[in-house]
Amino acid sequence: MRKTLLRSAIPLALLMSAGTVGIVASSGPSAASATRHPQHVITIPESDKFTPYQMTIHAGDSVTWVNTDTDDHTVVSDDGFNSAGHRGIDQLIPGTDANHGTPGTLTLRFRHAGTFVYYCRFHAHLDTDSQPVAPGPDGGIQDSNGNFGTPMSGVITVVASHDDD
Ligand SMILES: [Cu+2]
Repeated sequence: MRKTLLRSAIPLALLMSAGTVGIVASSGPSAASATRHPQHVITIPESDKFTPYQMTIHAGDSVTWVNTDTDDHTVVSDDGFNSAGHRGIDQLIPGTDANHGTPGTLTLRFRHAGTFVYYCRFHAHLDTDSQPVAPGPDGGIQDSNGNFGTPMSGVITVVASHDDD
């Protein structure tokens, strides 16, 4: 129906039609691949936490941790909960002090569905500094000093690939 209308219209409509086709042809493949395997970012701000704390991605996607803190941090797998690959990972992500002033990064690709639970082994215990608030009615867990919060940790939920949708 639409093609018939454009063909029967004036030359300007033909130009618009050709332009539309050209845009689809040139941007189609790259847009499709970017959609198929997006790269997600988890930032470590200048405090002991991963932001966002929770993220849902598709199998095949990559996640890059960017440590903008001055201190070093780590991504460590808790294998008891980890079903999305990268079991046993214990990866240092240098802070800006140890990385010539630029944020250290770590990129992992998740190839199959599951759950990736991780923490920072340097900051796996509660302290008085800023901590992420865990989901739940009480806002997290309480340590022996009465602090509420969650040790520096995060969870990535990997759902089926876009390709399987
Ligand atoms: Cu840390």
